[in-house]
Amino acid sequence: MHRITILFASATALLAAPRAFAQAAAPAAATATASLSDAAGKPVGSAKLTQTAHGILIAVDLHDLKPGTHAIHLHETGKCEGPAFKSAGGHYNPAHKQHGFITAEGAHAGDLPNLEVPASGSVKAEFIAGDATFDTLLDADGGAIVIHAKTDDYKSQPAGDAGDRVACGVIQKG
Ligand SMILES: [Cu+2]
Ligand SMILES: [Zn+2]
Repeated sequence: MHRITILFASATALLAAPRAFAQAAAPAAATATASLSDAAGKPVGSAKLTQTAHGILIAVDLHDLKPGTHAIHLHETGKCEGPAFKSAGGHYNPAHKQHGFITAEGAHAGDLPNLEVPASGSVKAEFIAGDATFDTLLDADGGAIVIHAKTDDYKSQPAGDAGDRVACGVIQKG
């Protein structure tokens, strides 16, 4: 009887050890999602955001957009009131930089490369926002992902001369 008790205790210790190690080595990835709608309130797809050690990875799956090249950014406020979506505020910019990848004092943490929408109006794309973290993006007033009518020229202040905001989605954790 005594011998059986000891064996049982050892087996429990062995089972517990790898589980504790796995938790320390690979914490659950933090993710967030956004459902985007256009100025008329019609859904145009979604974005999935994942915190990595190198910034936030953003995967968009969009439809019913105008074909062409569109600016896409992370904006500082998690509020999407159509049709103008001004409620989303400026670009997410916790480090107080200037706008644009080809600006010496740039870029905003929310700046992203332009999105190419083919004739079908549907597109899937992935971006990394290297300076972004959920800690600052999803602060008290949240954050949003915004698509614009025009192309981001990566240099004009304060937002790349990207024109109207044509779609917006509030970023929600989980
Ligand atoms: Cu924008
Ligand atoms: Zn910007």
